[in-house]
Amino acid sequence: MGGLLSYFQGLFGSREMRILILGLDGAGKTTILYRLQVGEVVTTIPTIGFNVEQVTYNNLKFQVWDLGGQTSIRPYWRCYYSNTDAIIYVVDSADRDRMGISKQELVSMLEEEELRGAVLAVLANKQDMEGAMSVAEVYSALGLEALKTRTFQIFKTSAIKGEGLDQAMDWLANALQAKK
Ligand SMILES: Nc1nc2c(ncn2[C@@H]2O[C@H](COP(=O)(O)OP(=O)(O)OP(=O)(O)O)[C@@H](O)[C@H]2O)c(=O)[nH]1
Ligand SMILES: [Mg+2]
Repeated sequence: MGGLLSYFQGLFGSREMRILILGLDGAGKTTILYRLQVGEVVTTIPTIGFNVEQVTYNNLKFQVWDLGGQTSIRPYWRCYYSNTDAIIYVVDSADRDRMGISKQELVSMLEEEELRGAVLAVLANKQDMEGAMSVAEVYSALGLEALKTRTFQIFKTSAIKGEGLDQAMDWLANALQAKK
């Protein structure tokens, strides 16, 4: 029985999926990582470098990398691209002024050859904030209609309230299983 079990685990579950969480500083990346991992809001400080954690969701194991988003450390994102299965791109929906910069970073990231096969979940985060852009507004501000071949989906989330993250992870898990 053990042999059979490990055979099936080998078929379906052996390789941990590698996910990168990217987005501008303050978007909520670290908050999301620990929401997913421990199910709680933790107090964060700006990430210099990265956090990496194993996250188990629906019996699937993911290795989730949360990279710092400050301007000076964005050039280092590319060091983490190889073997990435999925990208969670987090946007502060209330940060209207920097939506254009967020779009630029997203577009140049998606041009990278190493990320050609990676599926993309965009999180329009901080939906709990007054004046936050709607998911449709974020969609068009990021120019997502221009994505032709990418497997992607946008979600409205509030990491603080814990809303929308399950939908995003369910979709990601399905998209990754389909890609295998
Ligand atoms: N209102 C609100 N605040 C949020 C939400 N998600 C994160 N925050 C807050 O936004 C601030 C920045 O969150 P972080 O998770 O540290 O942001 P980050 O994207 O990791 O930032 P860097 O590490 O600098 O790249 C923190 O004060 C969070 O509590 C949200 O959904 N709603
Ligand atoms: Mg952070």
